[in-house]
Amino acid sequence: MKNYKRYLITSALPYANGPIHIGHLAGVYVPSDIYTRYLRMKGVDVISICGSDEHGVPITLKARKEGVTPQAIVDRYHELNKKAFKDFGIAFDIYSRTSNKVHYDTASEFFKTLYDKGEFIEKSSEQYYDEEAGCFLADRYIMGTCPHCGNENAYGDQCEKCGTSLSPNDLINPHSTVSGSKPVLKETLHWYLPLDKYEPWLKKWILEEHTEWKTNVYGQCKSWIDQGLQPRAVSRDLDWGVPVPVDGAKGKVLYVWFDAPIGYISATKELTPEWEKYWKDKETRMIHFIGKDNIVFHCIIFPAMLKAEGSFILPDNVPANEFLNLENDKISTSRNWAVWLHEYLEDFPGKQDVLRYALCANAPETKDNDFTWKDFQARNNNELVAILGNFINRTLVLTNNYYEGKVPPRGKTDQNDEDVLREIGRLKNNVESSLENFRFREALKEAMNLARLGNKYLADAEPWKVVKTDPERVKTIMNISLQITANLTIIFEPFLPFSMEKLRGWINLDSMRWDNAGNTDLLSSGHQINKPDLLFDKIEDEAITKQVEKLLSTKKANEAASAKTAPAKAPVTFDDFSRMDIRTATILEAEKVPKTTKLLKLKIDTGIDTRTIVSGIAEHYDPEKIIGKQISIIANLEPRKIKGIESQGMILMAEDKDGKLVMISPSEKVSNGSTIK
Ligand code: B3M
Ligand code: ZN
Repeated sequence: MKNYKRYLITSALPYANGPIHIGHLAGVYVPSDIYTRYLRMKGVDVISICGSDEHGVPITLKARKEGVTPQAIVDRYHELNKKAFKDFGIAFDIYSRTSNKVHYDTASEFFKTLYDKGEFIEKSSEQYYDEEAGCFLADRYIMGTCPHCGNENAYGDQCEKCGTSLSPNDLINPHSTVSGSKPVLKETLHWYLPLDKYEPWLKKWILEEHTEWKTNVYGQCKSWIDQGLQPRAVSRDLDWGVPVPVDGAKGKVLYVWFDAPIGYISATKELTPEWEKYWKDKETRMIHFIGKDNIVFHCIIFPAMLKAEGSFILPDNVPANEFLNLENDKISTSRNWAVWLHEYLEDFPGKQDVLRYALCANAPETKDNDFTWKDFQARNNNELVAILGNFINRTLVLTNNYYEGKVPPRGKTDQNDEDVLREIGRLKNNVESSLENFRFREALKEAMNLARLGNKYLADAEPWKVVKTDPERVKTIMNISLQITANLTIIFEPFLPFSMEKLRGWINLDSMRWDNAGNTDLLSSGHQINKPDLLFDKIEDEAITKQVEKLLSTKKANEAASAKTAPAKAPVTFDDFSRMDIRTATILEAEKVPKTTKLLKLKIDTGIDTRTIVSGIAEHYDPEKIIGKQISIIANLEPRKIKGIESQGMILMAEDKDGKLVMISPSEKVSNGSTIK
C-alpha cells in the first residue's frame, strides 16, 4: 500500500431524527473509532469527522407529526446524539451539523461550481403534487404499492419490505402522506447529475482499481454499475434544506444526499483552517465508515460529485458493514426495537467498554448479525472477566503481594519464557494487520489471544506454588506477566479505551504508542505499580433477564398496537364518500332469523320508507331490547338476499379488536332520515 501523509476518517452522519442505538454503533461508529484510535497511537496525522445529518424528509415528517419545527427536532437529537457518542468514547475530532452556516455556504458553493461548469442537466418533468397541501411529494412524502413485491406501504424513495429503491412514479396507487389525498402530476424543474457520464470512469476506478474493497461493498457497486447508471436528481421541491443557489429556484432545495456528504467537507472546515490539506492533497488517505444502505451514495454518487468538481480527493476505501439485528428481529426506531445508548448507560453505568467489546466481537462485518443479551452476558463474563480481567488482576495482585508493587527483575529465562515473549510481538502484528484490513472482529480476537496467552502462562508456571521453593524464578514469571500486561494496555486501547485508561493508571504507564507494543521491556525492574481494582465484573442473570423482559414487553405492546387498530385503508376521494347514503333510522321490529345463530331480521324506519335489513348482530344484541333504538344505516347499499330475505341496506357497527359489535347511534335523538356526513 502507498504510504500516506495523513488520514481523513469520516463516519456516516446520522439523521438527527432519533437517538443512536447499538446498530449504529456496531455498524459504523465502533469500527471507525477503533481505527482512528489505532492511527492516532501510530502517531499518524489523522482527523475523524462526523456530525448530524439534519435535512431530509424523515426529519420534516417527524416535525409535522409532532407539530414542531424541523429545527426543533434536529436541535433535540443533535445534542442527544453528540452526548451519546461522547459517553461511549467515540472520539471524533468534530461532531458538526448540516444546519449550520459553514455547511450551507460549502454546499451552495459546491453546487454552484458544478452548475457553472455545466455539469448538471436541467430538466422539467412531471412529478406528483398534493393539491390539498400545496406541495410536491418528494421521497417519503408519498406512499403507495411497491411494483416489485406488492407492499402497500412503500415509500416514494424505497420499499422497506423488499429493499428496492424506487422513484415516486414507480408507485402503484400513490397517495400523499401529508394529506392522504391522491396526488396529481405537475411540471417542475430540477437539476440532475448525469451519473451515466461517469460510468466508464467509475467502472475503472472501482471495478479495476479497488478490487481490495470488501466483497459486500465491491459487489454492490458492481451490481449498480452493471445495471447502468442514470442521471440522478440532486434537487427537491421542499422548504427544509439548503436552497438551490441559482436564479429562479425558489422553493427548491438540494437533495439531502447531495448536501449530506458535503457535510464531511464543511465539518473539516469548521475543525481546522488547514482543511484543504485533508481534502485536496493526494497524500491524504480518505476512508468512509458507513452502513450498507449508504454504499451507493459513498461509492458512486459522492465520488461522481467530487470528480465533477475536480479539486477534491476520492475515498481510498469504504469499509461498509452489514446490519445488526436485535434478538432475531430487525432493529426499528418506530417499533422501539432497539437498545438505545442513553438507556443502556442508565442500566449499565460505567460499562461502555463491555458494549463496545460485545458489538465489535459480534460486528456484522460480512453478513447481518444478531445481538442477543445472552451473548452480551457471555462476552462479559467468559471473556472480559474470566480472561482479560482475571489475568490482569492476578498479575497485579501478586506483584503487590510479593514485591510491594515494584516490578521484579527478569532473571534467567527458559524456552517457554522465550516463546511467550516472542508470541507478544507476533500477536501484536496480527492485531495490526487485521486492523489495517478493517477486520475488527479478528483484530479483537487476536488481542484477546494475548490475554489468553498470559492466563495460560500463569496457570502453567504457578508462581503461587513456586514462590515457596524458588522465589528467584517467580521474579522472572512476574516480570514476564507484567510485560504482557503492559502490552495489553496498548493493544486493547483502541477497543476498550475506558478500561485501558484505568489500567494504565494502575501500572503507571504513560505510553500509548502503538509501536511500543511488542516490546518486552515496557516496565523496567523497580518500576512502581499501584493497587488495582477490578477491571470488569460479572453481569448477573438478573440484569440480563430484565433486559430481555423489557424487549418482551415492547414486543407485546407492538403486537397489541397492531392488533388493536386495523391498518389504514387506501384513500378514497370525497366523491367516493358522498356517493354513500348514510342516515339515521329507528328499529321498529326485531326477530331472530330461524336456523341461524348470528342473524336478526329488522324492520326499520329510515325517514323515507320502512324497510327490512338483515344484520349479523344476533350474538351481540337481544332482539327485544333494541326495539325503538336509533341507529345509523347505509341506505343505498344494493339489496342482497340473505337466507331468502331481501336485506335493503346495512346497519353501521363499530367492531373492536376482540370482534365485539356496537351500534353507532346518534349522541342525541334526531329525526329519522337525517343524513350523516
Ligand atoms: N444520514 C443516512 C443514514 O443514517 C445518513 C448518512 C449520511 S452520510 C453523508 O442512513
Ligand atoms: Zn417492495
